[in-house]
Amino acid sequence: APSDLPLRVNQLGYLPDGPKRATLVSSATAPLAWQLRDGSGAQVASGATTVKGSDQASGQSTHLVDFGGYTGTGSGFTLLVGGQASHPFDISAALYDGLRADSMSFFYQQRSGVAIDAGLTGSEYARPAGHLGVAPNKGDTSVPCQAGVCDYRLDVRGGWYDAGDQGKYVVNGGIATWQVVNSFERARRSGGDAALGDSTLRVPERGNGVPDVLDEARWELEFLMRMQVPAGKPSAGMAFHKMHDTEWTGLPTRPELDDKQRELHRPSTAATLNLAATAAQCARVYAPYDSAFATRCLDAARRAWMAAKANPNVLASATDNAGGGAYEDADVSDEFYWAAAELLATTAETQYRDAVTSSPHHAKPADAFWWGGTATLGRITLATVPGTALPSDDLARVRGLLTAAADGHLSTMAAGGYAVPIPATGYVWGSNSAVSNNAITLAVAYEITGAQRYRAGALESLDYLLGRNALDHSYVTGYGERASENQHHRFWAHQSDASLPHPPAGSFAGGPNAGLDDPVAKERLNGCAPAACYVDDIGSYSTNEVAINWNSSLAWLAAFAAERRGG
Ligand code: 9MR
Repeated sequence: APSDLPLRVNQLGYLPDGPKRATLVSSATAPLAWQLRDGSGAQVASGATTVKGSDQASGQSTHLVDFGGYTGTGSGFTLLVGGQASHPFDISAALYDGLRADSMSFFYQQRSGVAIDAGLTGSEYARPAGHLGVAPNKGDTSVPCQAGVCDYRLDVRGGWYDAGDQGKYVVNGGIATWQVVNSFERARRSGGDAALGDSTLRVPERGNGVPDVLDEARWELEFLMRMQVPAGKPSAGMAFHKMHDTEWTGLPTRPELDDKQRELHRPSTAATLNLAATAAQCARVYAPYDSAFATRCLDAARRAWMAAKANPNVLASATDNAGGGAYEDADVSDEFYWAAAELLATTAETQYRDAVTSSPHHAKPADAFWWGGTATLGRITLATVPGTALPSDDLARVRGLLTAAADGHLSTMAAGGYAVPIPATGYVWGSNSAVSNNAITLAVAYEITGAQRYRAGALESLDYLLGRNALDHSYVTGYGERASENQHHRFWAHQSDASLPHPPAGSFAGGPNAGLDDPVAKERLNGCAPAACYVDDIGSYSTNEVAINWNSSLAWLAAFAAERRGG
């Protein structure tokens, strides 16, 4: 149901040392008085709104409420304008601790090839192992290729299911793995890695002495390496683009009950470079914990790089989308840049430095990143990982490109009524991840420069995702008074089958998509303003799916926001 609350807040709350802003929907042309009340109902701050006028993406007239001058903490705060209160919210330094753990624990629950343990997740989320070749499953331990692609079978068990479907795609697995591992690498630089360390997540490996975030990412890394064409076969060293069912399964389909044939799809240059990038990152980050695994990663990365150089333009087809997403990509120059950057950061070798400095992406603006555009992932590694052996001029330039991009996101935020770091034209499939990925660029600019405005921009982006938006809606299950709970998923499908659970807390919906790319969206959202093209219905896969590359972005950001900084 549409919200009738004119005040839009981060429904989770605000950090004591972060920005504290809300949006008021109002066509009043003069400022209005606002009050802040604490949990006991006492007024603790007051002020006047700033008229912002019409917000392009939502079509709404808005005012800005800035209560950043208030520095107290507690729970049950409300903002009021004209006697009408907002949802209640907290102000707490511990605000994002729960979201950090829940958004990261999402990945365990997406694991393929292992039973999900009630002791870790609670009984409603427990399920038998899926896709280990046990009937009716037809995979993933011995998977044939699509006709004409190969004449052997491969064991590609494990990994994470991509999203609401149970396909496994190297391209999307790559960015998701990178973000999970990068969140740890970033936290380690800032001294906040203990919060992602051993026994911090609900994963079976807790207590093994390895940071849980790395245990989780290894589940996918092992899968990505299984997707590499074995030595001695045609295209050895390349990675198969993806593996999934020959036709789409219905809703719901529990993983262990999927009876469709699984197939490997033609190796692609993009998948191969995703493997090269993430395996190179693996070699660097896992070395202190498991040197044999790190060596195996580096070997896979080098072989993938060489295979991509030998096969530089093998593109996945946009029409190969029966039973799984296409994940097509017509330009892999950005994947080359990303892979070269990761290999350089890990090895400091001249061949990779030359590949970085001679890439067209090395001088280009730091564009927004997503599964199909990965150059900025490489830029982030080059700009932040110590000892990348990049000449100092180049390092300064890459850092400058990232801060320039962050400045661009801040101007976009300032122009709108809801402080969203994407333009009105940016509400496409997975728009919430465009917001969180741009927020990551802001967070990286904060790390590079120490300037508080970038941290504030990253945090204010979270406000949007958690309720300060056109729909007064939090896109994260379990976080906020009005939060998504019917995301498109074949097992967390309570809306289709009441015996199945809702998505677990920390599940991140794709978000508003003006393309209305599914039948439910077409029927329910006709005529929507871009930022309002969202419906919390299990059938709306183009606005309300979950996906590993979206949760990885949220988890990165939540871990950043949760770190105590004291000032
Ligand atoms: O995230 C993908 C989005 O960018 C594309 O526009 C869309 C259509 O090709 O596919 C999205 O990815 C989906 C994938 O194809 C299959 N698994 C679910 C993914 C999330 O919706």
